[in-house]
Amino acid sequence: MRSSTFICVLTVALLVCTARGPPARAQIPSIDVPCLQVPVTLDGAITGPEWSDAAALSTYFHFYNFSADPVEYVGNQSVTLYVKHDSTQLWIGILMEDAIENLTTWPTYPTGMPSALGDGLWIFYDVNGDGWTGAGDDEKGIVHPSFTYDGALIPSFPGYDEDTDLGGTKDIAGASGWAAGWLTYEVVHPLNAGDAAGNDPALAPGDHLAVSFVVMDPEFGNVNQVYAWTSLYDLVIAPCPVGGVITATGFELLTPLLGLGAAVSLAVAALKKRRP
Ligand SMILES: [Ca+2]
Ligand SMILES: [Ca+2]
Ligand SMILES: [Ca+2]
Ligand SMILES: [Ca+2]
Repeated sequence: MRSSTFICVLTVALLVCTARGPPARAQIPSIDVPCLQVPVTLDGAITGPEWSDAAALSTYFHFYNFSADPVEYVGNQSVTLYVKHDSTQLWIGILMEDAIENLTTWPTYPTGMPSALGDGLWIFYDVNGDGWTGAGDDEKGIVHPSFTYDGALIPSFPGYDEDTDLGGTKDIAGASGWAAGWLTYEVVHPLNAGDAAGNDPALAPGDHLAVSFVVMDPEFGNVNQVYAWTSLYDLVIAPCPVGGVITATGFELLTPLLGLGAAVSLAVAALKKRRP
């Protein structure tokens, strides 16, 4: 399944790469991706502490209108990126300032896709490790409110395809939501899906992989070719605690120990008070 939107996004990605050229690995900022302790509910809303234990990066998306000639800068919106893993899956959350969110009917989308879609997020992984995103790399996406996509960048026209068309598997789940001027994306995919045909990452704790994010916001410039993107970040997948991931159940098991610790502290304090 192909659509003009994905072609446009790919064009943006290639423009970015061409303009900057393959950067040296040492120039890429790194993000230490911690091992998950608080489970995430994929519902397109950040509720309670579900992302509080993730690596968090606050920055701005700078948007450009690619339907203008020449391409013009149209402004920025603040964003926070969240990333963490649970030893088998990578979890990504994005909270982006977005004053208006109107779902748009996309006549170019093929049959089978939702008729009304909004903003989109694309995630590009430098799977072949050459320092930029192009043929041989992975492309995953989510379009608000309900469409997810697992693709691969390939050498032949049009430069990308869905993993399932290439003999691979779709390996992404996600949800998005808009409320009170903020758009939220929550996405998860395997660290290693075992899908070489789809150019998917093959990560394990201790590994690292470069990633860049591209977002589309049609309402920002009232056209459907308004994009912002990040530079490459090197995701460093941290080892999990010895004994496995601390899950919600494990956290509850720790509570009596924490209670014991507090009791010991109080007892020590009481003993100190009794000293002359
Ligand atoms: Ca959530
Ligand atoms: Ca690459
Ligand atoms: Ca895949
Ligand atoms: Ca893929």
